[in-house]
Amino acid sequence: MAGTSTPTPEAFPGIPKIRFEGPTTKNMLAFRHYNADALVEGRPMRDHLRFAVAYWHTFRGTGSDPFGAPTMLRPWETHGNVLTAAMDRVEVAFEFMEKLGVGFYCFHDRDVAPEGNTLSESHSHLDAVTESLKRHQDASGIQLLWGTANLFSNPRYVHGAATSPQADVFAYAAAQVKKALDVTHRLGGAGYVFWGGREGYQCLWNTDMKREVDHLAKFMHMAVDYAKEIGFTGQFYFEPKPREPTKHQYDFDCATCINFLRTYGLEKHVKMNIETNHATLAGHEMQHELEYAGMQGFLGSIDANTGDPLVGWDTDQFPTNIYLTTQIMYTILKYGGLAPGGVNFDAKVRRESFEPVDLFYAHIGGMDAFARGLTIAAAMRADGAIQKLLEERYASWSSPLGKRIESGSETFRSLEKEMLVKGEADACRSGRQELFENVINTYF
Ligand code: XLS
Ligand code: NI
Ligand code: NI
Repeated sequence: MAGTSTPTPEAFPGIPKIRFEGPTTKNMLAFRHYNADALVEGRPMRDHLRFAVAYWHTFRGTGSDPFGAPTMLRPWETHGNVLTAAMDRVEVAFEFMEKLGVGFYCFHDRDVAPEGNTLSESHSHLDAVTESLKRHQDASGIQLLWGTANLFSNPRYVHGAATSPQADVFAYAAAQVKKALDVTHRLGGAGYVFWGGREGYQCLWNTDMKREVDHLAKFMHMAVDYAKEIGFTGQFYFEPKPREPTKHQYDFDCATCINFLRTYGLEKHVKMNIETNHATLAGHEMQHELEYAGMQGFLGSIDANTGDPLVGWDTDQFPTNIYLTTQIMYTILKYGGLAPGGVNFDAKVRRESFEPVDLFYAHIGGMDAFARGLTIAAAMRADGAIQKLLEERYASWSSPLGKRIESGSETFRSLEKEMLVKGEADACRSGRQELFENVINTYF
């Protein structure tokens, strides 16, 4: 009928708003542990966890893999016109996020709006979708945790973006990130992420590594400068990943990234966005990466997912292992929390889980696993048993000698003198690893 617009039909009919029903509920479309308002260490769970939905996996994931075609049933993907389809998807995304009860989402520019035939057409697509995202954010209260740019899918980025051997590609990537920053700023984004994409190499013989890494730093400085120019005060993050798609990514792990940031004078502007599956690809535990970033003052945000121990790539599965989420939340609490960062589910439903309702099961499971990790970690901190064992292990550092060494008043000479008199160091004490592990299991 002329003059009236047809309301968009619900994308998830029959799925109500997901509520906290407690551990004994039989309803699998309910939270057992995530109770947004419940206080943990004096703050609501929602503020500790700051859950975000990843637009790329949840609304753009098709289920295709190197061996097979898309499998996902997404009844709302009906429009032939790419821009109209993108606009429809915004409705779906906000319906999903409101029903799920998450406070945040994250996207790459090309997830939300289709790339056009020219840069200016891509810009205008993005502008159009941004206005719709803004309206939906305002109406729902859902916020943008961070934005980013896809600098890896288009063939122009075959050799990388900021680290491409071709200056024109660097320039194009700069134009794309400038726009992505404009959009993130317009949407009040709390952060902006750099993940390397294809910033790395396949072969060192054809690569000038020094030049490429210098260019990456130049690129990040330009982003920081531009953010200042437009008044974007969100947090910048660097997301480590050791390989995939290249055999070596320059953002290998936290230690590598932090060294890069300090070398190039970016340490005041950029923190880490740490992803579980990337940590394991680097041969680390997530806890290691969090601890390393935390102790250096670079802990920013996390991409929550998990890999499969028998599949050697970034499978981006939803996290359900409570031991893992406890390790994560224990370390995060130790370093004072994530805000303005959060817990972004950089995770996708399995190719075999192709129905829309699976998106709910996946996120509910991840949120509950993190809520349990949070409460267990808080209980561990409250009774202090692990902390006490740790202090006992390091007790000698509170002795007069330990204090003098830590305060810098001892030297090699003075210590040699002391040990020549003493003749031998005190006997070593047991590390008690099994005891620590047993104590941790008492909380589960
Ligand atoms: C890919 C990365 C990517 C970043 C955002 O492995 O995890 O999704 O999080 O560009
Ligand atoms: Ni990620
Ligand atoms: Ni990943």
